Amino acid sequence: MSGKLISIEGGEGAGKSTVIATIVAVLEQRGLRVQTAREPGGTALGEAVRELVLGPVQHSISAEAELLLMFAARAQLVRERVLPALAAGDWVVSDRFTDASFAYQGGGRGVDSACIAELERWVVGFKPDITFLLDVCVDIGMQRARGRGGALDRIESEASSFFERARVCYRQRAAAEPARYRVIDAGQPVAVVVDAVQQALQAWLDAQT
Ligand code: Z5A
Repeated sequence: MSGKLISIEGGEGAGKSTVIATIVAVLEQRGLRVQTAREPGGTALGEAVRELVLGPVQHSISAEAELLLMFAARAQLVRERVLPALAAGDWVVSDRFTDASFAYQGGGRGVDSACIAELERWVVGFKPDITFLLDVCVDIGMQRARGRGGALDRIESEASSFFERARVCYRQRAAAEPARYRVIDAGQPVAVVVDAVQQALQAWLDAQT
C-alpha cells in the first residue's frame, strides 16, 4: 500500500494524543512504516512558529497573521516531511492539519473561508486521506485540558465562545465531506473512544486493499 496521510482533529482536551498512539499501533501491526507530526510544528521552523503563536507574547497577532503563520509552518512540514514520507511509502499521522485553520482561524476568528481554501490549494495542494474528528463539548474538553495543570497557551486562553465556533466549523466540514471524515464521540470514556477509532480505522484500511 502506498503512503497515506491521516489527520486527527478536535477541540482541546478531545484526547488526540491518546488516539494517535492507537492509530500508530494499528498501522504498525499491519507492517506499515509510520511517522508522526504535529501542527503547528513538526519541523524546526514549525516548532519556532508554534512558540511564536502559542507561547506568551508581548505583542498582538492579527487573525490574518496567525493564519499565515499556521500556513508557513504547514508549508515547511509538507515539503520537509510529509511529501518525502509519502513518496517513500511511509504513512504520516498528523496531530491537526489544514482543517484546524478552517476551524480556528475561520470559525473561531472569522477569517473568510475562501481565503483559507485558496491557501490550502496553493500551499498544500491536497487533503488528508482520512481525518478523525474527536468531537467533545467545549466545557468537558476544557475541564480535561485544565485538569492536566500548567499554564494556558495563547489560544487556550480564548473565551469558550471561540471554541464553540471552532467546533461548529469542524462539524460542518465533517458533514460536508463524509467520505474523508470519521466523527468520533470523544465525550465517552477513553476506552470507548479508542475502540471506536480502532474499528473505524481497521474498516477503512480493509477497504484500501
Ligand atoms: N491551531 C490553530 O489555531 N490553527 C491551526 O491551523 C492549527 C492549530 C494547526 C495547538 O494545538 C493549538 O493550535 C490549538 C489549535 C491551534 N489550540 N487550541 N485549543 P494542540 O493540538 O497542540 O493543542 P490542544 O488542542 O490544546 O491539545 P490538547 O489539549 O493537548 O488536546 P488533546 O491532545 O486532544 O488532549 P489529550 O492531551 O489527549 O487529553 C487531554 C487530557 O484529557 C489528558 O489528561 C487525557 O488523559 C484526558 N482525556 C483524554 N481523553 C479522555 C476521555 N475520553 N475521557 C476522559 N479524559 C480524557
